[in-house]
Amino acid sequence: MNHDENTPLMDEMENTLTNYQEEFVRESLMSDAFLDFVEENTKPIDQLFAYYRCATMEVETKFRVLDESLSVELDRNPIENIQTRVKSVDSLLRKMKRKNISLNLNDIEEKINDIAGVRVICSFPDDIYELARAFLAQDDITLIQQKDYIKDPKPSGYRSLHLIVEVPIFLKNEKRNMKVEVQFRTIAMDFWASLEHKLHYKHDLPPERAKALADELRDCAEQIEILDQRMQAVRNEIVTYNEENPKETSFPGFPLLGS
Ligand code: 0O2
Repeated sequence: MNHDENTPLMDEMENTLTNYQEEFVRESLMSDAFLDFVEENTKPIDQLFAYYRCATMEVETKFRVLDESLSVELDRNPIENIQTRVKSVDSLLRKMKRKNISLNLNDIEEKINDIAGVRVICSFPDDIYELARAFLAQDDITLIQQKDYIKDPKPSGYRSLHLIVEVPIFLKNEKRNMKVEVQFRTIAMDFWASLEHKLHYKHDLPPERAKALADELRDCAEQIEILDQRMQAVRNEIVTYNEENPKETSFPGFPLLGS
């Protein structure tokens, strides 16, 4: 690929993105209503975001504990990676605009479910459901909403299991229930979603080209689903073989002392 040929197109895309960002900042972040809201609520906003960060820590710890305890039973770690984030202000404002939510902290807390997010990347599709079941069985977790985009993928091809839960955080003088969105994905689903997300926001293609690329991405998602199923089948076969052919231990007591 000739890099020089792409420079004007890249510049154009960069300019479009910059203009869009500036327009968004002018319209939303710099609006009088928003600036008044921030001035009046700086401390409560900081506090609310700190509570959401605490909630992601609670949920992350729960998954680390589950991973550790299941690793003994399964002889491997079912979780590959855990990522946490608190929604950025511009992403929050975009969503408030889309859902017509007023600049009011109680409304924001009540109506936006994904300010705190935890992403659990698993090895195999079955691990997702086993972890979700074990997590939801904990008596301090309340399920608010479940969306299974693995059984029923989004039109884009996106696959992931989403749970909105409430988890208590324990503060100096109070216990507070906070909402957290947990997204479960396999490595393959995460690979697709991360790249698709990057591509989605980085083009300004004419509609027919954009549609062709969307079809291509949907096809990639289908290929990835097939790969996940094949890897799961390989694992199942190994597990079945090991169950049917348990290893014999010649020194049941203390092998080192016995030798
Ligand atoms: P970010 O930056 O990831 O947080 P709801 O909250 O239920 O009212 P919403 O937000 O449409 O409605 O919920 P949905 O679609 O169930 O889940 C939204 C999140 O799922 C997105 O977060 C993405 O993380 C992910 N997601 C959903 N669809 C797609 C998709 O087609 N491609 C990719 N790559 N990710 C997707 P946000 O809000 O976009 O932001």
